[in-house]
Amino acid sequence: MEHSVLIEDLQAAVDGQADLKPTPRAHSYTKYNTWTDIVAWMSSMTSSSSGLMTKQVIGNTYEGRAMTVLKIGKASSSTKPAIFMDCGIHAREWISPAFCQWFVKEALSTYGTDSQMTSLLDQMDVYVLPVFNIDGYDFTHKSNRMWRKTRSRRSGSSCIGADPNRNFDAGWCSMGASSNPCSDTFCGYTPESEIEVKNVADFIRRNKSTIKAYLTIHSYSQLLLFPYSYTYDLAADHNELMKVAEGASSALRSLYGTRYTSGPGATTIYPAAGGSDDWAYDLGVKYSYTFELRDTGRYGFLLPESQIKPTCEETMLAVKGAVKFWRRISLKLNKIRALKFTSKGIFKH
Ligand code: BHK
Ligand code: ZN
Repeated sequence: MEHSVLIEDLQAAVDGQADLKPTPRAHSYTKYNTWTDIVAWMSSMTSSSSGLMTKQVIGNTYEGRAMTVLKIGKASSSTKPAIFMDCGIHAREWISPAFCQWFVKEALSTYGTDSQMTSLLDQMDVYVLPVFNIDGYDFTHKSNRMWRKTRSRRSGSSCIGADPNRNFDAGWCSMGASSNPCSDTFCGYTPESEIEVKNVADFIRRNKSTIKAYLTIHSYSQLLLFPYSYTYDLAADHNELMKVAEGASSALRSLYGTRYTSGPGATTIYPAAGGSDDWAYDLGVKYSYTFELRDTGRYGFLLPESQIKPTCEETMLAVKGAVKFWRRISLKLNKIRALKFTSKGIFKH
């Protein structure tokens, strides 16, 4: 197997992440915030959102932290279609929770001035889970920066945690996952054995009729992935999913020239069962995507804080671009449906 050394001195890279000094200790959008700072931030943002955002706890983590989903959107009497976005499934991918926080800030601060954001939040709701794997995220701040999994324990093994992105009920543990509790890609003891996965899956199942899109944010590799990862079969909506992905990645590239590759998980990165995007897609959430943000390996998970702003700015364009594309496509489909309906009416009666 060929290999190359991407990071010569890992400790120097760990120390180098906080390269925007002096760093404020309070919450900052250009910093990797601790879970404690994110909790306080969620409360203050909700209070100052003038009704545009509400908070809801969807359950607790293994270690008892509250998993809070932020619902952003203009209140409406009719039911609105929704997008669900989570960040921080994997503990060490710190740019991911940073992006969810950035998205919330942008949504709240540009509603009413940015026409795209205004119509998005007028017509849809966005559910944001800023940190999915909170126990793991906290552990990466306090003990082991490179931790990936949850922090659950079982008698019978001294190894801790399962990979939440192998624990969803989608071809569970059939390929690209490990049944060894000590592995970083351990699929768990059963599908949804991880309480964090169960809480999210329950929430999406409960809101299945309104959730039209599922976005999950990871790092790194600069990829825009969509189903399937648990099989080489193409998704029924492959062409449409690919078109939306290419539109989103070209919007992303327009800002700083950052190149993304789009495609189904199995062939674009590697086959892996139990992923959240495959599960959401098979549940019926058609626009289901996994984003792998910056970079391509120079810093990897240890992306310097100076790259938070440009990474989030370009990713905003991708998310807004994807939304624009799929709204346009579903509008077109609705028109075709209406047309067919009308012609049936004309010809049959
Ligand atoms: C994406 C979607 C479904 C299954 C796997 C993946 C790739 C993802 C993973 O779970 O192994 C890569 C990763 O964490 C790095 O962010
Ligand atoms: Zn990941």
